[in-house]
Amino acid sequence: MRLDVVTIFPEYLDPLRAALLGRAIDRGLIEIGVHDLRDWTHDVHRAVDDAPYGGGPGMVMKPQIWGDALDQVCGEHTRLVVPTPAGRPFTQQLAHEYAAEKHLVFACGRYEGIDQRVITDAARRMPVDEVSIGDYVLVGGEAAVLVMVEAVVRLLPGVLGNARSAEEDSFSDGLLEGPSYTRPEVWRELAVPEVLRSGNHALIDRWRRDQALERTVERRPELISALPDGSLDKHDRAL
Ligand code: 6GU
Repeated sequence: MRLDVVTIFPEYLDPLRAALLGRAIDRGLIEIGVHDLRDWTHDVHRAVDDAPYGGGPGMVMKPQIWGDALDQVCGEHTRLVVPTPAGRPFTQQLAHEYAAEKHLVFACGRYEGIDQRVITDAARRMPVDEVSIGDYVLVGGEAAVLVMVEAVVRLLPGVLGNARSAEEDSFSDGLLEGPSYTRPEVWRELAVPEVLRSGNHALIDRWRRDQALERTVERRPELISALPDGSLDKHDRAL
């Protein structure tokens, strides 16, 4: 998979080369390009924004510069992702879709956003998603790109050490993951739940399922309502 990011703050994307993602690059599992939007400016001031039509606060990123940048960075097999708090929610399902793509391009807006015609024009040639990572406002899309790339790349074959860890994640069965414990058996007078030391794997699976259900009901009740019909088995307690 190839990933390209266009931004006015290329150094903000340096963490893409660290840790898990850095190892995926070194092992040839992904290629990453980070591009400075100002490389496509023409004027001496390298201006990327201008006042909004219709008035109002803030500035809007100019379409010509973005158009030239995307013409060069996007290709035959590109899916374009535009981070914005006004986008559709980024979910584990969308992460799985992105993990199946050949080429993702992330277009990071700052200020009050990018002239909408850039998105309309790109969508004439490629799939385009305006995507939000949550119901809060960031200054720009860069931090959202770090979040999305990490969620996508860890799903690629060979990136995680243990293939089961991606399958058993929170959300893979529509529920939050329950708690985990390791040695010692008692720490600060807190004991590890007895069932986990029982060696009875049917009982342990049942207990983990109950913990996941309980935690999901408590913290994210809307996820329970969204479960597909038949997801709750006959042993699941009434919720
Ligand atoms: Cl994707 N971008 C920005 N600027 N703010 C956000 C966001 C994205 N998702 C939530 N807030």
